[in-house]
Amino acid sequence: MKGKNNQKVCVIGLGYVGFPLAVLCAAKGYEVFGYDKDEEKLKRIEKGENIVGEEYLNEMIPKVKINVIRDESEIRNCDINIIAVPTPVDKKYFPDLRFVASASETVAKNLKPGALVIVESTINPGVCDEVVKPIFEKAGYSVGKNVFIAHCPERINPGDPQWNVTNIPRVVGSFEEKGLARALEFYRSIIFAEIMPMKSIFEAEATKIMENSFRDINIAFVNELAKSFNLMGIDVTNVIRGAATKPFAFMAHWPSCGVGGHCIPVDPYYLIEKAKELNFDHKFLRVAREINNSMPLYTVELLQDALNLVGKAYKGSVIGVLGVSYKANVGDLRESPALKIIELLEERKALLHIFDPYVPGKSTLKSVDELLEKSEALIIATNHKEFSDIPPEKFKERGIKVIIDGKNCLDKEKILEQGIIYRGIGR
Ligand code: SAJ
Repeated sequence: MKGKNNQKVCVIGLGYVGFPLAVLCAAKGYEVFGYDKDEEKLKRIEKGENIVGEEYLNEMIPKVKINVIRDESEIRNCDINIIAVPTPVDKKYFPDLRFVASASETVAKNLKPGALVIVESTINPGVCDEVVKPIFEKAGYSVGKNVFIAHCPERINPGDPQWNVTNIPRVVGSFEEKGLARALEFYRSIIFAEIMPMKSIFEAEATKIMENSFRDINIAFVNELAKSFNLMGIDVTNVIRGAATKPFAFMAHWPSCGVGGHCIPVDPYYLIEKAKELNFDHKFLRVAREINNSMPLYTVELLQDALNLVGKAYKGSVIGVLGVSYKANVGDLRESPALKIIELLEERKALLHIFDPYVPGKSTLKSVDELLEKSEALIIATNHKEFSDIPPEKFKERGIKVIIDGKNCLDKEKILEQGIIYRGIGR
């Protein structure tokens, strides 16, 4: 069974966004081609592996075929080309659009005339107009005539048991009606959820940036409250739970040792830099980023104060860091605050042991037990289930004197009952 009107789909970039999309398109009957520079990925896909490890894909993968492309000229077979490549920021938090530009060049060089090109990567308003469109025009195409360009920002949430590429609503924008209509028809043929047409491609670009900036500023809000309430002896997490009893006009966010990942700490910078070009200063977004970026140092300073209470200092103390990944129960280091915490502790000459069951490459020991055995103070930097499930008495048995709970994932009262000094973030 071929996809709608026998259209062939090519997904450029087979990561946590592109791979699930390719599987879904194939499951919906499209003939799917996958292009990625990483030969390892291509080999694993050919072997039928679930290269992103998302459980909901396990059922679909054995039933579908993804034709991996090693010769980019095969893109010429495809009617719909989806660009799902990374859009990171550099060390100075400037947007890095190299991957989007290079993927666009590859498609433009091998485009089937009349094909639809959809950018799913998260980009700021103006990137399709200023980066993508000129690449196709330089290749001799005329947008809206023999190439159609749309933007449908990805909304993948790694590890989410409920929401995934099959059921997350999407927004779509294009430069013109035909491109919009084709993109809407495509997404409505694979996703069982609302697919909302935006008035322009700029609005589609702005939507994703806004939704992630919304999350970043709300996390910054509770992180700032955590700092001030801590001085007042108020547990901010209880206050948030109290506020969340209000059934309308409140949305709980939670303080922590920092904000990591491929989206939340990155996307606001796209908007900040774009607005700067137009002489507008997104003060609020900048301050929120500063607050969230301050949380690793705040966490390390909580440790210093707690160590002093037991007559210790960083230097000469053996600190166990539990967790390196930016998010619970996944192994993803992108912008992880744990990496910053480790860097700060190393600068302070603390002796470190590190363990993350999902990131063996960054672990210096083989198990939680080994780390508890060898450490005298702990920082919990990721709320993996393996850590939040540790029985409180085990910390005492292993001689742990101080715990800084960077993700507020332990039972504070039970830890305190063990005679251990406990500091959460805002609790
Ligand atoms: N974090 C907090 N407090 C919170 C929520 C998150 O400190 O209240 C921290 C997390 O520990 C993590 C970082 O922020 O370090 C990002 O967490 P996240 O839950 O936002 O996870 P992500 O990075 O996977 O974000 C994705 C985003 N999805 C897309 O961009 C398509 C985001 O839009 C979603 O809102 C988010 O998942 C989600 O809701 O889980």
